[in-house]
Formats: sequence, structure tokens, C-alpha cells
Amino acid sequence: MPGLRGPSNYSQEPSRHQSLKINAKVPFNAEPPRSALISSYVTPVDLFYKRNHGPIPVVDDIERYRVSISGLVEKPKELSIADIRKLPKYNVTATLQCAGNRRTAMSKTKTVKGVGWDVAAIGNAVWGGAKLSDVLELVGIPKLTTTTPLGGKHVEFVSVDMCKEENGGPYKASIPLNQATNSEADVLLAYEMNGETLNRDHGYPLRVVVPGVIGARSVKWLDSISIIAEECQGFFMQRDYKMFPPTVNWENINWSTRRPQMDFPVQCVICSLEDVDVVKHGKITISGYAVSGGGRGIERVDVSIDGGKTWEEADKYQKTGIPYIADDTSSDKWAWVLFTATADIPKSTEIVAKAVDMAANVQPENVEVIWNLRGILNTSWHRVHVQVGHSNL
Ligand SMILES: Nc1nc2c(c(=O)[nH]1)N[C@H]1C(S)=C(S)[C@@H](COP(=O)(O)O)O[C@H]1N2
Ligand SMILES: [Mo]
Repeated sequence: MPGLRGPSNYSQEPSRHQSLKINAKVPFNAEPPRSALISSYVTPVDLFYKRNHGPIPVVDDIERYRVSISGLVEKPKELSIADIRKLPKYNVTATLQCAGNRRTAMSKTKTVKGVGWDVAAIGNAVWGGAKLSDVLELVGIPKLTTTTPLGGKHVEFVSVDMCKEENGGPYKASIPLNQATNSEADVLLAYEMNGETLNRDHGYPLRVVVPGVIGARSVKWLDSISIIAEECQGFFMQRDYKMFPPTVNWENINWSTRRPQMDFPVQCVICSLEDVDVVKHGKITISGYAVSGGGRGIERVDVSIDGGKTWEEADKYQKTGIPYIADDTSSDKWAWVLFTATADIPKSTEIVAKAVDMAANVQPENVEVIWNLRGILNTSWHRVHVQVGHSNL
């Protein structure tokens, strides 16, 4: 597509915030310090994790940029940014989480393949854009369509970045047509993040945001949309981002036996403490984020200061002054909640947090039972160690 292109090298990367921890330089993969996640409900753009599979695309001429919509539709179309902006604008607060979040911790059980991430491959943003369901109406697909008359059942998003995994081809992914045409699923073609024009790292000029689903399906630098009969056959749908049982290894793996991962499971992480911290006698604050996929709100966050023997419930909030209630109209259903608890730490101990979502799904106690060779979806109880040091009194 004219206007937008994927460079073949890394000479045109944007500049980035100094405090990001770089997990891989090329392609650029970085996360903020965990403490940055709890300083605000909405994560600042420059501190938001960045997950890439190739060089960041370049917009040469925004006037010439078009996103094409074709495939199994009767009225294919090309839309400019102005056409997208003419549609009703929605601001959706949604948490984006990489399936590889907490991979480093999973690899401590047994080696996994993939970029190492601590606990901050996640962020919460206000995404501004058009609903995909409205865009698809422009090519003649009504709301709540499962199959088009031509047999289309999936919506494929194709970018322009050159990815090694695709042998230099672009990143792509798909979602089911009935999700794409459901306005309540809030799937966006976003041109804004936190009220500002989307920046290059996060998908300028246009990206998909699929709330409640692993980040891998929220395709950045959107070039084309294709209505297809079968789900996208790209690498990141078929040979990556699938959940395997702990018994599967690189010798016996059969990718076709598993579905591409979509919703993410219930997750929570303590961000006010590092893996190992020295604290003074007295009260400490235990705070972090909790989130679940599929729009399931957080019912409860439990915190333990004795390695999981006894628990206390933490306070949860999204917006100051409004108590968080899962499923309430005042709550952001696609967004994380921040939690906080205080505790007296009499001696060195293990502090644990676990969340429960609206469907009463809980996190697994240990990482071993969910270990998988690609190291995705580590949602095991989050554990940190505190050592009580001597105060300077
Ligand atoms: N075109 C394109 N889209 C992409 C990716 C990519 O490499 N290329 N990475 C995906 C993955 S795995 C994640 S987790 C999110 C990360 O989005 P962010 O960098 O805006 O945080 O983008 C997704 N969309
Ligand atoms: Mo990801």
C-alpha cells in the first residue's frame, strides 16, 4: 500500500523512554519497571511495553495511506484515515497483555523458547478509534454476522512489517467474524492512544485493538483487512501463541492439534515489590494489577504474607472515588484493576497474590502445572520475597 512501508533494517527506529528495560534490541522489545505500572490506572504511552517482530514501519505520506478491505465480501473498499475518522469515534479503555508476560519466571522451571519478559509486558490504555463492526458495514457486512454470503467467517488483519518468522513477510492475525461484527466486543481500528495520535511504536497510523484477547491479535500498522473462510494461516496464528500441555516438547510438538490462543486467563501481579526486596519492620504496601480476558471483571484479589497459608482480600480500584464492582456500568470491563493491601511483616517471608475473576476462574498455584514450551500465559500465583532488614534506629 502506498503511504506506509516496512523497512528492511533498523535504521529508522523511533526514540524511546530511558527507563524501559530492553529485553531484545532488534526487533525492539521492552517493558517498564514494574513499579511504573501502579503509578497510574492508564499507562503512559512512553512507558507502555513495546513488542515487535520486525523494524518499525514508516509512514511516508499519510494522505496516500489506505486500508483495503477485501476477500469474501461483495463490496471491497479502500479507506483513508479521513474515512475512518468520519465514523463514530469510541474511546475504549482496554488492557493489552502479551501472552509472553512473565515468561522469564516460567523459564526458571524448565527452559522455554521466546523473548524473556518480567511482569510488565502489559499496559492499560484508552484507545480511540472506529469500531471494526462499523467499518465492516461499509463493505456490506451487517452487525452480528457469522458467515458472509460468500462464505467469509474470519477477519484477517495484515501489516507491512518484515518479520523473520514470516520469512520477511508481514505480521498478520485473524479473529472470528462474529466477534468483529459484534459492536459490544469493542474491537477497534484505533488511531489514538491515551488521547494522542497513535505513535509509531504502537501502530501509527492505524492498529487493531481486540479487547480481552492476547496482544498478538491486536495487529499494528494495519495495511489490509481480508474476509476469509478459514482462520489466518500466518506463523503467529498457527505456529506460535498456542497453549500446549507440559508434556509437549520440541520433538513431539504437532502445532495443528491446538487452537490459536485468543482470550487471556485471569492474571495478577504485585508491582510494589521486586522478586526479592529488603524491607524494614512495620507496614508495607502490597499493590499491583489484576485482569482477566474476555471482558470478565475481577471479583477478588487475595494477598498472603505467609507464602499462601492465610489470605486477606485486597482493595481494588479503577477510578479514584468510584468503588470498583465487577460488571458494574461504571467499571471498564476490558481494563485491569489495581489492587492494594497493607501488612505488617514481622519476619522474612514470601508474599503471594492471586486473583479470582467473575466466572470464579482462579490462578494456578504453581507454574509447573502450566509450563509450556513457548512460555506463554504464565498466570501462576505471583510470589515475591521480602527480607526484613535492620532499620537504622
Ligand atoms: N504488525 C504487528 N502487529 C503486532 C505485533 C508485531 O510484531 N507486528 N506484535 C503483537 C504482539 S505479540 C503484541 S503483545 C502487541 C504489542 O503491542 P504494543 O507494542 O503496542 O504494546 O502487538 C501485536 N501486534
Ligand atoms: Mo505478544
